[in-house]
Amino acid sequence: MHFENKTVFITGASSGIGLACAERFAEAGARLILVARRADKLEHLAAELKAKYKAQSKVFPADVCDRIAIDKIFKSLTGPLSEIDVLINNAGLALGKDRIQEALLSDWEQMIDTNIKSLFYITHALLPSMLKRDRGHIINIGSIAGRQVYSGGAVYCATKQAVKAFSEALRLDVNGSALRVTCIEPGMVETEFSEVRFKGNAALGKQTYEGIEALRAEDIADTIFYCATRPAHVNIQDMLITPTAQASASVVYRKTKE
Ligand code: NDP
Ligand code: 8X3
Repeated sequence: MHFENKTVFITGASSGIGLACAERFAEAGARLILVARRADKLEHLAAELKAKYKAQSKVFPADVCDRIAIDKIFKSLTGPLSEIDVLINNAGLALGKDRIQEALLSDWEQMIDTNIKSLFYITHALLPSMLKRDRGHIINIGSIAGRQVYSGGAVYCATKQAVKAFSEALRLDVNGSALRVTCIEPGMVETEFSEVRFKGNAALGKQTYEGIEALRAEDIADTIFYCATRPAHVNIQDMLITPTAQASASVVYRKTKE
């Protein structure tokens, strides 16, 4: 039980990678703070983790872009829940796959607010208490899109490059403390991600993964758990993980149906 008496804070815990992380860390004995907008999903997850692992979870239905709501969450944490050992900055999304000239500014704004600003501000809010205790691990979810751009992904890719840059700079700023900073950069993971990107069009979402065995959310949760369970002197700075069929952000081998 690597995480007994440890607190893990996960944003975007209602689905996909965040949900799989909640399960992985609950199994290891962690107490959890779970944030996402869909309250029903979070409540259901917390009940399931309690039944399965006797896990203690505190659920906060909130939009990570709402700084007032997020501040309220931090202010309401007391006792061991306020001593966060691992922060998984996972909430994020892509919206649309249009070229710059056709894209909607409202999509850009939502991606920038969620993927960049909320991740930066949540980190800023948590950092003082981690530094004071000289203890903590910040795990940011970047993307292969933060390393290689593709047409139709300009702003999503830019947000993930920002996550990469922020993670690197954060490591410099906390150097000399015991804090660790990791940036996880997945390739294609089959979650709600593509359905959200195509604004609820499930068929288009599904098409994204046709003919390949995509990563599962659990594959990424395993990787994150691995990083979080290295000895204190080991910091995995970043990790790029793709399905075997994905050679780069835009080169994917798809098996065609006979
Ligand atoms: P999902 O769509 O399955 O999960 C996204 C999670 O983020 C949900 O729990 C959603 O919860 C939450 N979220 C989104 N916006 C907000 C918001 N404003 N406030 C609070 N929570 C929010 O996708 P994934 O699990 O795949 O994505 C998780 C992360 O992984 C993202 O940062 C994504 O960019 C990254 N990633 C995904 C890849 C993939 O191929 N799937 C590849 C590389 C990186 P709710 O809707 O309830 O608010
Ligand atoms: C999600 C992976 O390649 O769709 O970050 O941008 S990709």
